[in-house]
Amino acid sequence: MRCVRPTAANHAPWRNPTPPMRTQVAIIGAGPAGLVLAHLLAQRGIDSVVLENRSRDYVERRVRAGVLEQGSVDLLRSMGVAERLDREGMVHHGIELRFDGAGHRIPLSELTGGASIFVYGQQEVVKDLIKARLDDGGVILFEAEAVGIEGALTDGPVVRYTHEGEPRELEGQFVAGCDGFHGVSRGSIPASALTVYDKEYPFAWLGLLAAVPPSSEEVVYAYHERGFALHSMRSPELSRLYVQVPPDDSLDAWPDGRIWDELGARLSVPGFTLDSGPILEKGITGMRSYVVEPMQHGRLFLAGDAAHIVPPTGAKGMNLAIADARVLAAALGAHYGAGDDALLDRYSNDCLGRVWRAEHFSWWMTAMLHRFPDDDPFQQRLQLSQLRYVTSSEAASTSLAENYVGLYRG
Ligand code: RFL
Ligand code: PHB
Repeated sequence: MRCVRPTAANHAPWRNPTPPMRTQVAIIGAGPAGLVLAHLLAQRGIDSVVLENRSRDYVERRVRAGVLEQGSVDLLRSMGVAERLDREGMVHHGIELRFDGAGHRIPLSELTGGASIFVYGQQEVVKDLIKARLDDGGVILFEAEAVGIEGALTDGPVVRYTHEGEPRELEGQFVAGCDGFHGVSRGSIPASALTVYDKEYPFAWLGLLAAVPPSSEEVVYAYHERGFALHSMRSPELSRLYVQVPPDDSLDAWPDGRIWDELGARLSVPGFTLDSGPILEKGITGMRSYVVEPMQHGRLFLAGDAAHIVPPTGAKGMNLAIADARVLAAALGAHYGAGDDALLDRYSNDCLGRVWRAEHFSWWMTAMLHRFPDDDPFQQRLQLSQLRYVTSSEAASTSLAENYVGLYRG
């Protein structure tokens, strides 16, 4: 570790008895954005310290996203952290849209000149990144909660955090706010400096992980009069499934038997059997589209869910987080390497094109596939017409495929 620990004499001991730690880039959050950024910076010889408010065990078990775009996989490979991903990840060349009692395959690779997606759990990506970072001597402080950022408009921003019950400070030359939607980074920017775009959806997803082999080889998105359902997987032995529920629903209302019955009904097509098994984990997640502009304030840069979220229907969130980290690492590399700040100045603009494309795609998939409480027969006809078009026109399927695998320009 190359952090400098100044003597307490340099700092006001009455305010904070523990001397501050110093680094070049203070990273808040050990999710995909923060960890990818820490790696890419280390590859360029730039120091960072990652503060993560949860324990290592917690972040390595947190079940979330599962779909990696080709570009995310290529980046993880170039970083030397994809050995297990290449061994255990599941390469997919298509997805299925189910409606009107039939399945329709979108052949992603055929339509995109050979691009594919990988199904590999986000917590596995996080596990691989944490191990590689710690093996390289990188610094990740777990159970270290950032509580505020000061001096974003100066050359020496400071992150205040608590660790082992003590208030502490981390001085950086830059701060990367990679602390997700509920972190402190975005809130530390004056509201007057930001424009927020926000949309909540009138439904949520109940997601579960079950110890049962997947019932389908590919990811299945189902539009059904009872509501949306999604069949995915994590390994040949583990299935990941989601069912649309009301936004204020509680898990108590969903005993395991009811979940399997509902999934069975919504995913039903002739010749398909949904195998059930023990449910290992379940949770309900609200659906939201959110973007803050700009994604930077002085020397504080936001990346990933801290700056934008998408409903999970397009499988974009983790990929956007990784893409932001790549852009930010290149910009910080130019600052420390050539003393050139042009990329740092453009960071927000360079990210937002991709972000808004993913926002549109995720909103569009969500609107096409879910039942809305105020739906009328007209709306439902429109959804079905769109589904029929997207599965029968090569131009329309190609558009979906390009967006799904991440081949788009903003
Ligand atoms: P993360 O992963 O939320 O990481 C932020 C980290 O910051 C920590 N933190 C703090 N640390 C220190 N001090 C504080 N004050 C802190 N406050 C928070 C948190 O503990 C955490 O470790 O954000 P990041 O890195 O931006 O990554 C974003 C992704 O996690 C997210 O977009 C995806 O999970 C979204 N998502 C999906 N994305 C995809 O690309 N493909 C998918 O298939 C997909 N499926 C999904 C999803 C998200 C879901 N849920 C649960 C929201 C499916 C679901 C159900
Ligand atoms: C998942 O496998 O968790 C998954 C797949 C596709 C999505 C969202 C989540 O759109």
